Amino acid sequence: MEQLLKQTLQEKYGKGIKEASNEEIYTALLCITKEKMQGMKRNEGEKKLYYISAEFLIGKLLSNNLINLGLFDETKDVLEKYGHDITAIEETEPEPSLGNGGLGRLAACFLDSIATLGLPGDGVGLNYHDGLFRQTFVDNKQREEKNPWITDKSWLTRTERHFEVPFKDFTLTSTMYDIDVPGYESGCNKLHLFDLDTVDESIIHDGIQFDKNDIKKNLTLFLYPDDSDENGRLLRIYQQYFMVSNAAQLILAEAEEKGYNLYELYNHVSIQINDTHPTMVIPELIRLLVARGFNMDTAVDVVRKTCAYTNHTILAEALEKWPVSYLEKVVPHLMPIIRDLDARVRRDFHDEKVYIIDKEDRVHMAHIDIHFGYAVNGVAALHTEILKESELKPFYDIYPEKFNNKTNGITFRRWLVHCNHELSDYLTELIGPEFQHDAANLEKLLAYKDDEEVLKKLRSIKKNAKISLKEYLKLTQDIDIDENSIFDIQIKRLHEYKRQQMNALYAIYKYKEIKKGNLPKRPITMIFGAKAAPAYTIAKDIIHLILCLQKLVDSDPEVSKYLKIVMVENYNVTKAEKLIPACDISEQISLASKEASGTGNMKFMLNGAVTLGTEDGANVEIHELVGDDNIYIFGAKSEDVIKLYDTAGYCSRKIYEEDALVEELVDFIISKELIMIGDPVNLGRLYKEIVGKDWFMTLLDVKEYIKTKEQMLEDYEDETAWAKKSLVNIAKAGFFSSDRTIAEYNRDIWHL
Ligand code: 26Q
Repeated sequence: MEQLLKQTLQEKYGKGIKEASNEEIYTALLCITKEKMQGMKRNEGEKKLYYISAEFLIGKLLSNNLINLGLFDETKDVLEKYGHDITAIEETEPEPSLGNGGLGRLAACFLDSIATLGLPGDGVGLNYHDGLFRQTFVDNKQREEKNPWITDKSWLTRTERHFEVPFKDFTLTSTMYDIDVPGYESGCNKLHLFDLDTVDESIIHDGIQFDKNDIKKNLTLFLYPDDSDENGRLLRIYQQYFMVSNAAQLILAEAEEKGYNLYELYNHVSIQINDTHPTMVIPELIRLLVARGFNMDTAVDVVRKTCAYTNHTILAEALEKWPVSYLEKVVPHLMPIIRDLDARVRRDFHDEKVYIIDKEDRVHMAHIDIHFGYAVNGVAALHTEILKESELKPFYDIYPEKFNNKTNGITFRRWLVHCNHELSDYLTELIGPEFQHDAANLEKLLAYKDDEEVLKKLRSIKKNAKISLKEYLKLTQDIDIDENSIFDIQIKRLHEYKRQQMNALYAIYKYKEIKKGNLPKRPITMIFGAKAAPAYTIAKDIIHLILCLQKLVDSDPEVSKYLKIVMVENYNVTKAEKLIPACDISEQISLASKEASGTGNMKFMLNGAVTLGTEDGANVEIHELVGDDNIYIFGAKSEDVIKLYDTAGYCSRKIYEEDALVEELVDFIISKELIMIGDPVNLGRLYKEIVGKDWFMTLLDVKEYIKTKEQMLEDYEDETAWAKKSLVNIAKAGFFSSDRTIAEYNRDIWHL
């Protein structure tokens, strides 16, 4: 590496390693890494996977690529020798934020694991010019700015692949860009991102506004920013069809180039449909096969044996249903096929709940996937059970054999080795390097559960991570935090079901306790990070509340000695990598039954945080693995919650009126202290929402939540006992390696 770096810097800038700037070194390393990846062997085989997803939240790539190529340590040492710090060099890399949250990040972790397991499998998606908006705070409110990431120094490689994509009024020519996906000590796959040469970044104005009508200029301009915005729906259909038509054409082109018989496509190809966003690949493939001479029955049969679908949500509003009129406006050539598929369903089944086109003339995308795919999976055990027993029950009754669970996972290369070098190195020293190949080996750590030395070392690693975070927050937001305080962290998209508002009510509780003189034994640092969909009003009101509480506490010297509230600006993958290693308490407090899985919960556990959570999503499996002593569980169970919804049995106002503490906490949202800092419109609206509606039942769980968190704070004071909990969490995290998840997908679904 030393020689290569010297040579590259000399050629490019006429400089030595010592003199080169961070940007120059980054560029040189990018070139070197790209070249190495080009020379790598590609994962190959008789059957290949295409993972189609509207989102790939890949994050920065330099360090991870170096790790997977086995070059990281060497590079770090070389840089150190010449007085450079690899962390500072990483800072200069732009982050591609090509996803909203969990679903997009999962797709990125999966690509890493697919390549690492040596499986031939490429990702297919869109090359958004701007990632998810960059969040700033102005007047204690979220503001959205554009978030461009593509420079001449990016990981993209333009290819010579182009396809014609037909829309109602015009046909567009695509260009395929590739990003290499190197496996850890394994072969290489690719992420194919499709784009349009005519996209025009200059049409963006006032933050993230742009003309929604000029498709040729805006098609791949933005990642569709939310799951709640009513506008731009047509644009979303344009994007989806552009993505899947390119995917389908690529798949058929590659199959034809390899000389495969398309009548046996399913022996050579598996297509994983990541949520319903790529669902139109089913009618599109059928259309393309029919154009190649297939009869309709055969085309349907071949496609059905090729496609599999993953469901990521049971929130009704996130299940895509497109009005027929929209599809007629954008892709009228797909409608005869979709109508034909609907007719097949109506012929075979007499239950309107499973029809593709409903009475209101809307196309249910998930229904296409389930009828015309061969596998359906949920993303955590509880989630899959809920799909089978309630949400998708009519389908489970028809096709029990299609349903299966694949509990999510995370790549340990990024979420341990890269983001927490000190912990990762120590684990290697203690239990050997095997856990990097088979994460189940982390259990060897359990042998040290009562080893004082080991527990002490784990505490010191945590402390160092807290100090690093402290320095980072000082540098980026000029915020001071105390590394001796307990770090309580909730980072995830802002959504009412995730209940950041419940955590804010805890902050109010603590503020009031401190005011009353009930001082905590140790200061508490409550950290939030969250972006709200730009059109999601209540979510933005919750951010406003948190920012107002942050101000209130900061300006009160009596309280600020004991409590600190921090809302991290522009929470993204890079910030997650800095926050997670520093965490003591991992907040996973969604209303039971609403969080399909969660993956942040796994990242925190792997880095030694203890979970404060409801029995929801993968928390249930974390609980089973670590046992009652090493997790803090509270709140209503999912069966109870489902019953409450079914019987309309929940009334937040009743709890508010009957419980003095709850009333006091909620009233504080519109107290004069907060109104003086914040906007009465936002705070008033949020107050009304919680008292009058509270769709995600915050008030049902808030008291038990407060009690459980108080218990945690008390238990934290027994440092050895806490370090033991931390150790058990790390040791049991092996199950959540995405290598395990992908091995299961391959064993049960893809058969590569
Ligand atoms: C839908 C319709 C129109 C526009 C946008 C959307 C849309 C966009 C993004 C719907 C959903 C999403 C993202 C969903 C998501 O991130 N789900 C999360 O997936 C994770 C990975 O499986 C789970 O761990 C989380 O529990 C789940 O919330």
